[in-house]
Amino acid sequence: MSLKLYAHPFSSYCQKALTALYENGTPFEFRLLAHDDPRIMAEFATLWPIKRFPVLVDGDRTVTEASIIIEYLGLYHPGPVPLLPADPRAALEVRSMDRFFDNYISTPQQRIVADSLRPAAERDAHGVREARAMLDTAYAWLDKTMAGREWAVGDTFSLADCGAAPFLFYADWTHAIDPAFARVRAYRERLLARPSFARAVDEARPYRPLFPLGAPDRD
Ligand SMILES: N[C@@H](CCC(=O)N[C@@H](CS)C(=O)NCC(=O)O)C(=O)O
Repeated sequence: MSLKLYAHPFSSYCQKALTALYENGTPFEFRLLAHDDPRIMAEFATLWPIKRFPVLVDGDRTVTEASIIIEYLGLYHPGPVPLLPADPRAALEVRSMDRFFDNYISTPQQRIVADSLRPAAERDAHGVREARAMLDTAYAWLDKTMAGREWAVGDTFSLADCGAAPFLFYADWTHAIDPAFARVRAYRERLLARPSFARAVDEARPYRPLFPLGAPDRD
């Protein structure tokens, strides 16, 4: 098996890449990043000193950033489910939605969680307020955008949905999606029902006690 994914099952960005791998049934070796395994942590740090995961290794090639990993898989290890349309103009729409979910759902969500891990005296209440406001604005925009759409860019599951799935999953745990945003909530449910993402969620269940804000008893 040539592909190795350095990842952790509870990580949203890893779930993004895993959803793409599971969509296509792509075989790979899961290299679990565990702090009690210094050997694997050292291997990972050598591969990618930035130390953000997931990281994909394909022979002597190291691929970083979840979106790029998914695009790389489509180019070098394509499966039955293309996650980026062949038409470059349609692909631009998918990439645009992918950026939306990374920058305006995941980034503020992670900011809130990261703040909760700081010592009380070092917390950034202003930054957390900004992040919560960004999530509200992003939910509102997405609710309008999802009108008439099954997936992020219409009828076809894509790269953008691979990211939307874990990011909306954790965003709702962190800053609840208001019931007024019914389309966003329904989209999150559709993502949870997608077998590829459902598998990633199931594999991460044992780690729920790690969620710093307390994982809700649902999903
Ligand atoms: N831009 C990266 C972000 C990856 C990322 O932030 N991963 C988190 C896990 S969900 C991480 O590496 N956290 C470790 C840390 O912040 O030290 C991507 O798209 O893959």
